[in-house]
Amino acid sequence: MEKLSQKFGDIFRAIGGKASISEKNIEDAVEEIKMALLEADVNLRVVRRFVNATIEEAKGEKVLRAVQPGQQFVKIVHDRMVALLGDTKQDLQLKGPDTLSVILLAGLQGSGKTTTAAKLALHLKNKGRKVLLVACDLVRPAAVEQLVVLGGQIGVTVYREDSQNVLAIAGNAFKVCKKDLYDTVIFDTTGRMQIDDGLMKELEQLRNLVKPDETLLVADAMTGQSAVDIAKVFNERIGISGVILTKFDSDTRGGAALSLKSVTDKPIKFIGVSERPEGLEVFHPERIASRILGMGDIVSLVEKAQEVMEQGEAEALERKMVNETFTLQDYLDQIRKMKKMGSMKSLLDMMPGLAGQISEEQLNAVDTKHEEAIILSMTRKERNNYLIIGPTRRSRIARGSGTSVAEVARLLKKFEKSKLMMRKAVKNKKMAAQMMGGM
Ligand SMILES: Nc1nc2c(ncn2[C@@H]2O[C@H](COP(=O)(O)OP(=O)(O)OP(=O)(O)O)[C@@H](O)[C@H]2O)c(=O)[nH]1
Ligand SMILES: [Mg+2]
Repeated sequence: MEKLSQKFGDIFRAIGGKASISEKNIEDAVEEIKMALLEADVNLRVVRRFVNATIEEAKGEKVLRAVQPGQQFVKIVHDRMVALLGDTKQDLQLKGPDTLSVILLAGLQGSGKTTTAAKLALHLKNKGRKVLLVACDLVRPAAVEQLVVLGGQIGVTVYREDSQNVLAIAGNAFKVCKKDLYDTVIFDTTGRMQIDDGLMKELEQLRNLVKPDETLLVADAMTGQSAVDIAKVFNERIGISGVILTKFDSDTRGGAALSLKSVTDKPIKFIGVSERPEGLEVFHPERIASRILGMGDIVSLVEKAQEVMEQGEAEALERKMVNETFTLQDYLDQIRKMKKMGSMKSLLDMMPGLAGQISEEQLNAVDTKHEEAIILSMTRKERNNYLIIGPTRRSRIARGSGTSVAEVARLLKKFEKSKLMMRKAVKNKKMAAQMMGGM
């Protein structure tokens, strides 16, 4: 996905700056988009449809005559991509709190079923549901143990039995749900290396018994196109209601996400973004499109920030971004909070303009400890207005923080860049809103 965002970034930069664009410009840009999508392992037919629709719309009067044709073009690509990803967010279809809701997870070996079962349980628990996890993977040694450990971490009960009969376990789990008044039950199942008849039969039987409200395929985003093929077969055999794409945090080629909806007609409902139980995100087509296109995802970023910040703080941050009053002090606060929020990388990918531009190695090279020390060596005045930090102040700060003048300069540059990105992001957002309003 990273590479894809980078490519889109380049394409958009090239066309976005033009005061007027020709049909030829559009064709060239679309050709590059096509190559980028194919390279990202997006289904060929999906690419063709996407490209044709984009060209047709982009060659219309609206773009060629627009005041900012480049921006208009970018918007078309963005909207097309949102459509490709499924238009609107698809919530889980669960019953009210007084009736038991059933979720069945299925997928190939190692796709992330067990991890996802725990993630989903935590997600629903946080929404106030009383969740029971049921260990129905009796094939892989230690599979049951894995789920029990995860359940312990998130404070969700796991139902297990030393039996070899999946159906009997499921039946007993229902009794427990009834007795202990659970409102949601999640079944973790066995995976196989490949789709085989035995697995499908077991899943069919389990499905017939538990009658799931949601049958979710857990698919590994890293496998690209084959995740889509797998989804197709699972849907034909057991009927799925949606997909959870795991390992979305890896440097996947993004193809799976882009092809899934249009090939299988089943929505992506969640994405897995880390190994940890918190690493599950609701799939918002609009936001993912922005991320894929390298436009960042301010909304998710702010939401994520809210998880560790007080509501008021998060609003203040958003206001600062809009009013362009983001200072080095704020930057320092952010560094400290980001540490708490977890993976820098996944956060940076949400930052407009930064998606795909910073690799894991570069990140590791950035020593946030040094950055903290540098900012801490600044006076309040300097933190509020970085522009006053000239050569003399720089060397004083470097001495004070035990770093070098070059490092101080680098930090200031980086800060300036993120300020610029924020301004751009806010502008884009405003412009998008205006454009939407005008239509
Ligand atoms: N980075 C990352 N790793 C993940 C994600 N989801 C799962 N994993 C990792 O993928 C590996 C396999 O996950 P499991 O949950 O055991 O997969 P499974 O489908 O239950 O595997 P089997 O039970 O053997 O079929 C583990 O190392 C997980 O930590 C994710 O969203 N991101
Ligand atoms: Mg498992």
